[in-house]
Amino acid sequence: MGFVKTHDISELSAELIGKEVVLGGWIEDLRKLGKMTFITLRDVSGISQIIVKGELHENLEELNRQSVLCVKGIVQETQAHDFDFEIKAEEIEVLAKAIHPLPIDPIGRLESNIDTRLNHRALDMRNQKTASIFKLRHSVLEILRKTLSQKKFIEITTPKIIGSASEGGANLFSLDYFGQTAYLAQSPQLYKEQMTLGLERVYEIANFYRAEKSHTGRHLSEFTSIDIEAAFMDYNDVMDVLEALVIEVYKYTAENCKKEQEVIGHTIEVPSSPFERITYSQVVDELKQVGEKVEFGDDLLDSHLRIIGKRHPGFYFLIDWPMKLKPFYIREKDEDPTLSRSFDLQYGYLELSSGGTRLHDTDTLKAKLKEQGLDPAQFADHLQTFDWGMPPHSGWGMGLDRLMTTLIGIDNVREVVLYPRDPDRLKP
Ligand code: AMO
Repeated sequence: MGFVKTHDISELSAELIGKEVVLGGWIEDLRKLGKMTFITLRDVSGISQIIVKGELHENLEELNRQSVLCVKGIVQETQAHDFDFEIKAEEIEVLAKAIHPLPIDPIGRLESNIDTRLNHRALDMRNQKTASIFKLRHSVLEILRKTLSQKKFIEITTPKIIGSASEGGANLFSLDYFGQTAYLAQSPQLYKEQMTLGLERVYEIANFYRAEKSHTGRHLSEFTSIDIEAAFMDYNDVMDVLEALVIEVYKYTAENCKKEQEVIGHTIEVPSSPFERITYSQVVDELKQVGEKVEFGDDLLDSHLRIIGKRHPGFYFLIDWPMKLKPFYIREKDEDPTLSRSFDLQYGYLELSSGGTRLHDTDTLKAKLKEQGLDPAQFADHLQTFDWGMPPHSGWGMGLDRLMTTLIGIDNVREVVLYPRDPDRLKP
């Protein structure tokens, strides 16, 4: 290759008029008009128009859209509406050719269905709407990390290959680990709890695995979870952290991702706070009022949550679930041991997060494991840490993919995940 890229397209400015630059990008559009060719060149930062005239035009080989070019030329003012500047080409090198026709139209003029797009995901990323979703996801990750660090949470990375279930027996992917059975972690639950005895406040943003045969817009076999765990906090404290974090994500992206919102065609509205806190018992009463057959202690079905979601659109906490519906590590309420110190963060019908205050007494924890049909011996490594000065602690896990769907106003997590994994999709 003869030349090196000097500028991103978004860096072109009035000061560069008359100066030589070298751009690199993909041909988005190409028009031949008499003795000139107009190329629309796109890089990750924007688009520009390249004017090819004279000898260069005569010798210009057949070019397909989406081929990669390096263009050396002079920056000049433009009459065209879509561009701030244009480049009068002096030299053009084709760095890679794209085939024609391409399996999907990356400009999005011809809409492809989600399966076809996911089968060609790398090319789909040249669609500005798709690219904007992932730029937005990047900004969300950026502000999550920044806000949690400011709140004195330390980022940890826990193992994803584990020897015993973190969330109990169901939904586990198992694999052969040098002759032993190992599992893919469903969550960082046990490790994040253990870390509170040394680091007090920890968080992790990582992929976790659920062998769920669900075919919905909100379930994946591999999803990204944001998890926190904090010593000396109870479930009300960690709900406050969660609410502040969600508001911060909305505020930050609403202000800093204007271009992405425009391209996606959705305006991010910062939700009002405080989020409503509704008890499980209240929800059961509301369901009974509308004629649903549901009793205290029943798990809430999707159909129930759809009804409740319509009555409570937006964000709300669903708190104080019956103990029997919660995992073994959740602590009961002192005033009523049938109720738990737990919550789900809901967005309408959609569960975004769940968490609670944890049990931190070894004997109760062992009893609880047995009650749920789990073998305490399988959790020996975890249980021993509770004899080493385990502080009272609370935490939550939130699905990043689901949070992204609320931000963009869509209902399929596959849109916000690069290469989603579900029962029907293991490739690409
Ligand atoms: P839970 O199992 O409720 O709790 O998971 C927490 C959040 O993770 C997201 N999530 C999923 N997203 C997409 N596809 C899936 N298959 C999937 N499963 C879960 C959801 C959900 O609310 N250890 C506890 C959390 C805690 O108490 O700290 C846990 O994993 O948004």
